[in-house]
Amino acid sequence: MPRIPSRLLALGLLVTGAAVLPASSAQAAGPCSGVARCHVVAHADVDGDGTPDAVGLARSGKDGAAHGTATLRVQLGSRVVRATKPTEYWYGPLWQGAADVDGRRGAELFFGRTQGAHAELFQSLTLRAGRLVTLRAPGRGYQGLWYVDSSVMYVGGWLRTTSDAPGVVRFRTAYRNDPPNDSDFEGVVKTFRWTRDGWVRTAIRRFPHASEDRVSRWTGFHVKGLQRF
Ligand SMILES: [Ca+2]
Repeated sequence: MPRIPSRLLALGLLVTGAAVLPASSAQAAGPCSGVARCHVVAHADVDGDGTPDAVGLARSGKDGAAHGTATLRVQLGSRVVRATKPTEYWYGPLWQGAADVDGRRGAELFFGRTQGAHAELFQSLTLRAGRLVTLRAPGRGYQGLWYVDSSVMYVGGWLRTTSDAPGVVRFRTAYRNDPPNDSDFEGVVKTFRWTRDGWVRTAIRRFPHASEDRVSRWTGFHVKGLQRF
């Protein structure tokens, strides 16, 4: 029989002792308590009070199904706030990460929404007045989703550097130039800043002949807290 570390024994005693507490203590149970196909995917400070909050993600529908749902559940003290969004053709894990992109207190939560042949569109939720609501991606975009792509003809992704001011994020896209210049790309980098009126574009830079090597580094998320794809 394997030795049980004393730390775990102590934990066991704590759990035994906890039996006298109300069984409905949601805080002790976590955001996925009693919810099918729900997993805690992160501990991130969603409400901005300086302490991490458990984040659960529950899924309905089969992997890659044309239509499914993703429900995000965040434990805030004794209550759970949640929001459900549709998913389309998503294969693999939905969770992308937690990151502060709008500069307001609390992290935004990113998860998969729609997959194409090579494009991926992500949903972002943020806490406003005690509710999880969509933080739209800057720019025209598609249904306010955060678009990334990596293909032969087109690349796209998001950048936020550690030196950026709060609420600043960049969208970098590039199309492969037509022959005979098909060895390089026409790139555009748009800088956005979150304001009280929403996203405002503050700068645009064009790169008529960016190398393939260069734009290949633009794909996906380059944002602290988020996976690249
Ligand atoms: Ca918190």
